Amino acid sequence: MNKLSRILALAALSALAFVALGRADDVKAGDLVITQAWSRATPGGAKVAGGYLTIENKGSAPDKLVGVSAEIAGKIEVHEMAMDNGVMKMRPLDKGLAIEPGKTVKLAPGGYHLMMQELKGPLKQGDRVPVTLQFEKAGKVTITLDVQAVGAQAPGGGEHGGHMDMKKMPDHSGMKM
Ligand SMILES: [Cu+2]
Repeated sequence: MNKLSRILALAALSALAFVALGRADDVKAGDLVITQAWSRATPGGAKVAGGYLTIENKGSAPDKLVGVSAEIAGKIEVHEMAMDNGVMKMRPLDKGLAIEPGKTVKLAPGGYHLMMQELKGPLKQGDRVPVTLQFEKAGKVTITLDVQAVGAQAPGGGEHGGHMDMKKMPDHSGMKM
C-alpha cells in the first residue's frame, strides 16, 4: 500500500467511525441539523426545566430560532445567560436565536437554553419529550428531548453530571441552567 492509499483508507475509516457515532435521532430541517437534544428530570413539583440541543447550519444563509412549543409546557422561551451587576442571570432572547451559516450553536447548561415553564407534569429520567421548534427559514420541526438524571450536565452524562439540591434554590432566576 503506498502512502496515499493508506491515507485514503484512514480517511474512509474515520468517516465510517464518525457516521457510527452519529445519533439515530438527529433531525434535519432545511439546512439545519439538530442533535443532542436533552433535558433533566424535574425534582418534586418543579414547574420549570431547561432544554438543551445543538443546532448546526450547513447552509449559506442565516436562520433564526424564533419560537418553541411543547405539549408538556404552557410556555417555552429561549434564554441566554448574561452578567447583570456582577451576577449571572438568565433572560429571554426577544429577537430569537441567530444560527449563522456554517456555524454550530449549542444550547447547554450555563449558556443558551430552552426554558420550559408551566410544566403540566414532572419530567422523569428516560422520558422522551417532543418539542416543536420554529425557525424563520427552515420552518417548524419537532425534536425529542432525552430526559437525563436530575443535575446532569450533558446528554447521557447520567450519574457523572454532579448533583445539586434544587430545593435550595428558591426561585427561577436563581436556577442554574
Ligand atoms: Cu432560563
